[in-house]
Amino acid sequence: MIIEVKESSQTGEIRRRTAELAEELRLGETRCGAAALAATEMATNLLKHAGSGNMLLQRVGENGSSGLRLIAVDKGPGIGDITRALQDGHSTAGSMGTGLGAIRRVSDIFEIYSVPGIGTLIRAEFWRAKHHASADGTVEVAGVSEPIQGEEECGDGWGIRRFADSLVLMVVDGLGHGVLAAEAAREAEQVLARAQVDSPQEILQDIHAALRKTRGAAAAVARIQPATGLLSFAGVGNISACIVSAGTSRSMASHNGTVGLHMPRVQEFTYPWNADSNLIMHSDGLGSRWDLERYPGIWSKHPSLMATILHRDFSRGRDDVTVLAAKTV
Ligand SMILES: [Mn+2]
Repeated sequence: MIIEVKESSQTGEIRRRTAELAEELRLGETRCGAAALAATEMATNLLKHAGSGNMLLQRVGENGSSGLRLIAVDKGPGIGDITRALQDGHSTAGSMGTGLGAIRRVSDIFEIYSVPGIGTLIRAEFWRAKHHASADGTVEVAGVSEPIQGEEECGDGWGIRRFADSLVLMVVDGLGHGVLAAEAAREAEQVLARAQVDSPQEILQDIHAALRKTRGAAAAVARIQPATGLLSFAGVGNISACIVSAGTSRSMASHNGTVGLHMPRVQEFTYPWNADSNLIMHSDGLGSRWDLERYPGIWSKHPSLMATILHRDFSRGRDDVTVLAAKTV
């Protein structure tokens, strides 16, 4: 969930929701306390340094372990000297200055992206078991998926599955928004969760069959095979997918149609994938004119920061929105 932070009374709400999520994830008393502390500091920093911003609270899971991800994102002036800002006692806004250093100290994973004129993103994660950093060469995936303002349920959805030699990613956008769109999106997520094969074409056909009883959706499935350097893609309807890296961008083609209602014979397309490739997939709640080149240094950052900054800057604001980012770490 993403919460807009505009006034200091909201820091209590951020703390409470973080603590609730940490407890649901059974992170243990120490990590629950640490997460609540970090969330409070992050929300306070947003107000202090940027005036306002967004807090993303998200459960994340990988290889049987689960954790809590917090991302604070603002459009403030940026941190000029990150090393100095991380030292306890240093603050440019005249406070105690323990904020950033404390967040880093209590979190299992900590990352900053800060550029003057663009703003600051801070990621702090808390894991149930000791989180082992992903082995080199692993493709990591992160998503941001938020309902249109005023709706409880998100009519978009996404999912990932890891197979022996491949990683499968899906984005789905149920027609319209609200409960009926959400029903189609949840159905597609379940098909991916149960999939026995990693073929995008077959998974999309299975989603089509499962969505016949729903109002239908746009959906796209990508399979990354790091060892062979290939990405296969199949999509129907308005899901955008693009392989980007510094200086290059390649859009992938979807077919016209509506999954669950009328789907053409789906063709699968194959593209080259390498260690510098980044996959961005998104629903039409995100504008199509995004460009990661405008964020210096973003290529070396975790995919969750890419997804979050695209969501911040390119959400259309009149639909559910989902952004998925994948890259080799
Ligand atoms: Mn949509």
